[in-house]
Amino acid sequence: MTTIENPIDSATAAASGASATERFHTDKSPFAAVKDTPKERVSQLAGEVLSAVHDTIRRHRVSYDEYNALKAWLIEVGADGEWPLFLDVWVEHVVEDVATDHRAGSKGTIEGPYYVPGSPECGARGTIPMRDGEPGTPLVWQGTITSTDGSPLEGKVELWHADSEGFYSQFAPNIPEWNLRGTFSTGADGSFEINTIRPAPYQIPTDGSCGKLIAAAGWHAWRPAHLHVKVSAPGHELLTAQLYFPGDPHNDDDIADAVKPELMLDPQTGADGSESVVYNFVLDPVKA
Ligand code: MBD
Ligand code: FE
Repeated sequence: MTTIENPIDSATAAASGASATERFHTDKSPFAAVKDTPKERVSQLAGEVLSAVHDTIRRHRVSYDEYNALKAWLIEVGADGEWPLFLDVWVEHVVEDVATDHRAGSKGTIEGPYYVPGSPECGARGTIPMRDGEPGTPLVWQGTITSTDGSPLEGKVELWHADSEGFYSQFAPNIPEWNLRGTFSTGADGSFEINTIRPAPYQIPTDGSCGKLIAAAGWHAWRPAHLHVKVSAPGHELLTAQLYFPGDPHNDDDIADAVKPELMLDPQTGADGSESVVYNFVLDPVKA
């Protein structure tokens, strides 16, 4: 722990956790999608998870004090609204691996808790919504969307990312609603060009129940700086990814385990200190 005052500490877990939980309820209908799952599968999945818990208790002779602390902590995760944060940080990366391991196109990674659909349309070439004088190094990103056969795609790049202090609009206070969130649409040539700023590394809230676990276990709370994207085109599988910056101290120990070598950018610094980067996407056609 550093003693330098950290601006991130001013965003409360209660605030960002509760917004992530509220968002999840608004945007998804999670139960409808699995309503036809056979009882046998539910029984097998739930049964194996419980067995793994039982094994851990026996192997480490977990005490009643520890069991009661777990119970209290689980209750707190819900009360803080931190289940989306907990699951996306410590579980989602494996679900993402399994869901996408058949793909020939671009690698993806986890969505995380801070996506909001319906961000403002910015055209094929444009600037993401940002405040006047938005702090941070300007970043110009050129790229294309193609199919696995090389043909250009008319598609969309939805981009969202933290600001230069690590805050996400709609999840931290006092930031305009769509700040650093935008939807770029490619034309027939599949190309786009995005003006934004470089985000800061992100520390997950330390004042809530996820932070309590991190402190109790002696872990750190950091994710490397990253740009989130959802890339889509008709007839193609949706790609959810994050892009990272070389040299970030947390590229090798991301708390969310979401960094992959294919997702590393190669930004070039210009004479004026701004950065430019090329990163292209290849989407897999949906199998008939
Ligand atoms: C983030 O910004 C994020 O991307 C993930 C996966 C978890 C917590 C915060
Ligand atoms: Fe993020």
